[in-house]
Amino acid sequence: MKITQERFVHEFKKRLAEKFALDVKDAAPIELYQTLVSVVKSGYSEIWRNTWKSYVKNDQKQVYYFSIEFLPGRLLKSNLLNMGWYDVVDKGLKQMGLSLDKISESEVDMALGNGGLGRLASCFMDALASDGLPGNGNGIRYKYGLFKQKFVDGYQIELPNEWLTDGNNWAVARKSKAVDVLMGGQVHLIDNGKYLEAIYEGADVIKAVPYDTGIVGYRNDHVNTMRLWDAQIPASEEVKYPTIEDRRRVEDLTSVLYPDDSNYEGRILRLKQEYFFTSAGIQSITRHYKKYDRPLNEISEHIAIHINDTHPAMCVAEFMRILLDKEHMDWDEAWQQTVKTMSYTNHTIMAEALEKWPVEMLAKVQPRILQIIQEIDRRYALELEGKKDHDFIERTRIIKDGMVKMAHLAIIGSHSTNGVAKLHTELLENDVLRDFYELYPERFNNKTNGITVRRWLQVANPELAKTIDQAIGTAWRFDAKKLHELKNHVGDKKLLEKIGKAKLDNKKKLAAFIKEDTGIEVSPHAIFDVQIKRLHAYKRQLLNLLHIVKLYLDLKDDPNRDVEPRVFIFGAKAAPSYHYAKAIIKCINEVANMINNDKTINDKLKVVFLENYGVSLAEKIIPAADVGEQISTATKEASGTSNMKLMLNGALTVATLDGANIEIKDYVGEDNIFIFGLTKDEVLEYEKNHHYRAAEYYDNDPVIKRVLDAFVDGTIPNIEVEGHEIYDSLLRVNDEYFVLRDFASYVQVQEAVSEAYKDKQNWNKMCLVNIANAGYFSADDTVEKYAKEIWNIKPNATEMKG
Ligand code: DL6
Repeated sequence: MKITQERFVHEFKKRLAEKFALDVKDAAPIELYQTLVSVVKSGYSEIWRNTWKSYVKNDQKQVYYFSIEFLPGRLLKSNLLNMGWYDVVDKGLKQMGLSLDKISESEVDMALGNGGLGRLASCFMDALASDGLPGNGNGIRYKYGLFKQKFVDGYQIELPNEWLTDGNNWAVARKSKAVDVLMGGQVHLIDNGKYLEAIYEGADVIKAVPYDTGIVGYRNDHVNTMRLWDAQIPASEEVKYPTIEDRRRVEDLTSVLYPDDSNYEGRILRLKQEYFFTSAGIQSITRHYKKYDRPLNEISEHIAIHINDTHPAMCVAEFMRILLDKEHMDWDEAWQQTVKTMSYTNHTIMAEALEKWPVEMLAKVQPRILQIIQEIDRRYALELEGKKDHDFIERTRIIKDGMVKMAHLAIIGSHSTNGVAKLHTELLENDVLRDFYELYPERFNNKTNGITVRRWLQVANPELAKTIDQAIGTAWRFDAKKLHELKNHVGDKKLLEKIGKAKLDNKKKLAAFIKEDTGIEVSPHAIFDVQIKRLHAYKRQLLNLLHIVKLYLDLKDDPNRDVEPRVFIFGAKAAPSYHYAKAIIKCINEVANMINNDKTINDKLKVVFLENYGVSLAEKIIPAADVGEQISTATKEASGTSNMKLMLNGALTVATLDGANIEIKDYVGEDNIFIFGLTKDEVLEYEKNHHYRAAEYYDNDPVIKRVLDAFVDGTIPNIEVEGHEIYDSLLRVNDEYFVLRDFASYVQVQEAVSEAYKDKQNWNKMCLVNIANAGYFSADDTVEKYAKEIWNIKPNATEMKG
């Protein structure tokens, strides 16, 4: 993929004229953006085709990564970077009086995910392509994606996210590759003398149309595919849907991510979505496999299917359905191929997220799939009879008390189950999935999450990236582990100053953005303290807030206190039906209003809650962060990945010993991270013995009492309802996530942060140690481990076999 500046400028102008009949000076930003996308796409389309052809020609084993969420973010800059075009295009645009930064702002984020799960899937897509591995994404093309968040009077309001208004310029619709997905109706099995035939009656036929996006590898002439499915009405079925409402019923299947699951309609819609993308993906994979006349009893040697969290767990049953009903394989052989093909990642131990579906609902969505799951369950129990006691079998079977447990289906129907950080995997093995670990110890393994250093450093933080180049050369851009060479430069004062300068420049940019976005003025010389992640009680944004209120009350007592000025920055969306999380958002916003408008505290404290947190906003916040808050209750955060992105950008972590924080601490050493709070064992002990009494902390600690009282005595205005909810959740409901228990040690560690910040040189040294160790969390390496240890896939042969 080579291009010269001259050729780029020529091509850009030509396409702008062809597409919009415009000269550069007359074009609007969106027209410039769309033109640029078309130039970039034309630069990789041949390679995309060749990559696919080489897989086929070399009969290469491929992995298909099924995920209900993908969060690719903007693709323009990362594609330019990966193609090796970034600098040429940047200069070419400047030559035409244009700016890549500005044009890139016209790209709407592909916000097809909620948080860590979806972003991880996209980091893995980028890493698979960059490792030259044959890996494809499979998901849903939500018309509206995750809602757009606005704050009105401090409350979260959810608006439709119309990301497709200007079309998605990266995706290609492949109507010829559509498949039909059957839903609802009834199914009868008829013995036709040769095999059991599944006869469907009254099912809806939904056309699944794939939209493919090229995923460009880093400087390796390799482009993979992320395939997202859209629900449409097949031409043959049009008469069944005469009204707009009827049509909408079908099209709504792929309208929104995570329909409101507080009601029956929302829940069944979500289950339909899960079956829809699972079935569409499996059908297209098996159809492709069959095209080349390969024996079906070897299919697991040619394809691997990854179940990312439980949402695609029906892959197991759908794969069985195809092998049994369409290919007439016998059960045992089909089952053997299925287990060898499937693998599963667990992303949470939170009970609420381990999906269970009522049998009755599954019967409505796809009766044949239910039949197959019932048969898998029956055979599972039968197989264990006499080997395990009754209780064990009842605890682990897939269907119990009228509910289908999706994690059990995924574990029983696959050859690998992995957690996403060492502690998380340990908890799965010893606690949450202990029975299955006893049954299938060889299936369990850990794969600590990773991030793509290209997007999160090279694209998001060019100034720091250049500073690193000057110190250790550019090899780290190809192998992020090489960042560890920075450790040889801890005594290099000039480098430390440059790292400090890059941070300050990024903070100035973020301060300007904050001013423009919210009107709040913040000083780039204050500590930028960041907590960016989904809003959830276990992630404890509330602990952060209580500490902020404490700092504020201290300043009210003594406005001249010698404290390091701080700006607390939040970014978080709450699930629309998660009432408590929304109450926390309201409280943060009201505390922010109170503090930001109080002139008496001499601007020593500011609180900023940026709306509509997503990938692009993260790219602005992370390079500017001094401190990253990773303060979940120990045992609750499976891994976390913002912890990795923040350390990579030289933020120091304030952390509990939870998820991947533990591995971060092991790499950077205790002197370069701020650890506080209960440990895993202490939390487990409290949970077991129920000894914890939150009210005692309120009664015995005057600081806690004062801070909590501020939520209910009018000190913090406009939170009459929410303030009481928070107060009650801590004192009456006994503080499920041990916020008050950890408060004192959190305050202490935050004081250590303020103290440490005073010595800028040492602070920058700590930042350098964090950056130097962040390469160990590169998704390229994580994915390589999945490839070797789970999927058994190899990098693409550079030459096509003859
Ligand atoms: O593995 C990616 C990501 C982890 O880093 C987070 O710790 C974890 O919370 C998240 N899990 C989910 C699953 N659903 N829930 N809750 O998003 O996965």
